[in-house]
Amino acid sequence: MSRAANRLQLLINHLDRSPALLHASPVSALAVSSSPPQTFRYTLDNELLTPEQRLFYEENGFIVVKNLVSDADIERFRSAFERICKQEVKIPGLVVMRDVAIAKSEFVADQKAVSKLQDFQEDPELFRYCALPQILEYVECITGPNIMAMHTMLINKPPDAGKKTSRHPMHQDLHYFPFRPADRIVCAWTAMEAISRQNGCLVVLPGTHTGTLKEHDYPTWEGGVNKMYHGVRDYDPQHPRVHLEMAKGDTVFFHPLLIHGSGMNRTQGFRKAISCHYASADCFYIDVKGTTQENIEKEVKEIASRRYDVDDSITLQDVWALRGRLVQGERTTL
Ligand SMILES: O=C(O)CCC(=O)C(=O)O
Repeated sequence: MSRAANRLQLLINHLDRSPALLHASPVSALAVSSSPPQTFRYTLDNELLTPEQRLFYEENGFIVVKNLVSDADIERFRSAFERICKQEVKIPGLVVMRDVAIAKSEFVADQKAVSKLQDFQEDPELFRYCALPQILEYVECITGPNIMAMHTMLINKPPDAGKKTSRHPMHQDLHYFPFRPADRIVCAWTAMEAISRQNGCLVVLPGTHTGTLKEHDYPTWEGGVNKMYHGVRDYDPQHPRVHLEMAKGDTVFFHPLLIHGSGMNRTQGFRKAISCHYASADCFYIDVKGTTQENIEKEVKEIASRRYDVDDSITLQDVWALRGRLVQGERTTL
């Protein structure tokens, strides 16, 4: 481990992680088939997905499960979010982001100033989302039984201030991840209220998960782009799009190569969603040197060295290894 990684490890060891959350829930039984059909690449044999759901994920790279998270849980996540915005609690490692259009405005400790929380894995209340059994059941169909929660977000898409900065450019999440295989990674994204085209629902390009990781960079948008919102350099604008309009509690599970983004929020309300990227604990880290991911590594390293006062030897892998938390089974390689 590099000196910088050692320093990050030291910081993380000082975190007071609650034993309840470190205790991984038991592995549920997977149906074992002696000769799985060749056609299934993206989903593992399981007893949960209907044949239609399984085929749908295989072909499209996502599935929506209706009404998966209860109103009561969503209200608890909302309250936890509000406490963070009011600065009533301080969570180690949490990144509080503001939309570029409001970042320079006068500071108010209020949810209106916050466009996204990133890395809430040390907040016991929000992290409950990542360990919800009904979510893990679906995740396990893709990752297998050893499950790491790698990346957490609560997105509070603000009403667009007229510069279209509330859009999220089309991208593949794998661009941010230095671990593989991609097929054993999945994002769960839950609508915390009714989400429509009006308030900026997710937009996906079905089937793009079967392609490769594309080059990403900041789009050249006139009104500006939010920090770390890289977009795919080129994708087929003619590719069919699906707008995922969802009710409160509905959850979409999607592959990290699926090209997706979200539209402008044309309403006066803040559009909230909570999400977690999971990976099989049996995934392995890769060196992104010489790949299209070098630009994101550079940016993440700069942020980490500023935030944690570590030197340049820190790698993307170091940052991710400290972020990830086991939610089920055994922590093996990740
Ligand atoms: O919730 C959204 O608007 C898009 C989120 C997303 O795709 C991301 O943060 O990677």
